[in-house]
Amino acid sequence: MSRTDQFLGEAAKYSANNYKPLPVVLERGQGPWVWDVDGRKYLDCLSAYSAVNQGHCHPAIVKAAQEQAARLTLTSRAFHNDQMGPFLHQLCELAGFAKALPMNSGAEAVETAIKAVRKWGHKVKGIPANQAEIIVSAGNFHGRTTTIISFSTEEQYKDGFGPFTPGFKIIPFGDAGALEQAITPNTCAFLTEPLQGEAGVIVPPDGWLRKVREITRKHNVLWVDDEIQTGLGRTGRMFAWQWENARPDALIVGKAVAGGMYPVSAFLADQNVMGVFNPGDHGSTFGGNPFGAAIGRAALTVLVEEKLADRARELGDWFMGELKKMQSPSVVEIRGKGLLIGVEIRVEAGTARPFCEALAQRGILCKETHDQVVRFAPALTVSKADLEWALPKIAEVLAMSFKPAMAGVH
Ligand code: IF1
Repeated sequence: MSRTDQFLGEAAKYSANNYKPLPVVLERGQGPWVWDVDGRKYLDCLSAYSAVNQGHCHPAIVKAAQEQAARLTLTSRAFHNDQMGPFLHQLCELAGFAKALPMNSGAEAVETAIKAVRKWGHKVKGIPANQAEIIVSAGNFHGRTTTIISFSTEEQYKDGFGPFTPGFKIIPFGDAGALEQAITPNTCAFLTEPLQGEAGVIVPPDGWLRKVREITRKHNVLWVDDEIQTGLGRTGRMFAWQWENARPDALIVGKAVAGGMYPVSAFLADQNVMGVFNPGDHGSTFGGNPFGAAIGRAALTVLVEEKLADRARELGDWFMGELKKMQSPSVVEIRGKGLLIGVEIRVEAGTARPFCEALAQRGILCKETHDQVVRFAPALTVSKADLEWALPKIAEVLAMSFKPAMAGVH
């Protein structure tokens, strides 16, 4: 039995069945590359859903983690520590917000955003108690908590998990007219991704974010921008909202904040919104811990020093152009921004899953999103030579066709 099969067997025996990963068992990573337990090398084109924008085990981030692990890891927020302040200072300056509230997972930061805008609605805007409404986009992905799945439009994410949290209104993604129509005097916020990842790398119409900015400002509604996946360089700007220079009222970050080395997320806003929180209103045992904060400081420094947003834009433009030249009959559309690229597979050619399996056999790790989209999102430290190595293999796989299979589990 191969080592891979041993690990697969053990995971199958002891793990809950809530995922269907590709049968690859990884044990080591460096930059955009990973190695499995049988010594095979792969170009990681998922980057843990953009959490490892800085590349696997970046030496500067490893160093910060090692040093801080040996010094102090957790204080709780009952006391101060000497890492949180400098980390939040750096994050606020990078993102252009006055205040940040640190949490751990992305979903926790989204929950923080929901609590903040509801409280702002009730205490500042004057919405009657418990009447605050939040508008969200169809096809959204903001996490897995019971409140967040309450406004998912993906049946599977909700099936059997009710009762759900009320107070959300769903409009089509990228539709400014629908946003304006959905606003009522009780609307406190519009929460959206600037470009949808999970939905299949959906790029909204040009000008939409600017219209969102105008409409929400006009109606005294907060615009909350979930950049957990798109932020920190991935789309070719530090934050995707910068593509339209339409600054949101609040920003949610996660994933690459700590370079994939530790779960760190944050909710950012100015004092008009963040001021709703008083001692005891909200928190987390691990949020703002010195270990995560030290890693975050190093991870943000790498993003800036290595100009990873510019790299994503330049390499992404070139790479997407090369993919588009392939003109495979199995492909409907290639779309994206920076190094977040979706290749939509024609239904007649099968689902995206066998394409991902064929890519893995050739040393390229991708994960399908929904049934039809193959996502390419390598670390932003990837080199042109790495991508040049991958292109002929991708061309070979995209030239294939697979019989339509049953809808996959993802
Ligand atoms: C999984 C998807 C990506 C996110 C946005 C909040 C969160 C996420 C925009 C929650 C998380 C993850 C979750 C992960 C897979 C992944 C994903 F396919 F499910 F949608 F990236 F595309 N906002 N996205 O993308 O952050 O609580 O997970 O830290 O397996 O569920 P989290």
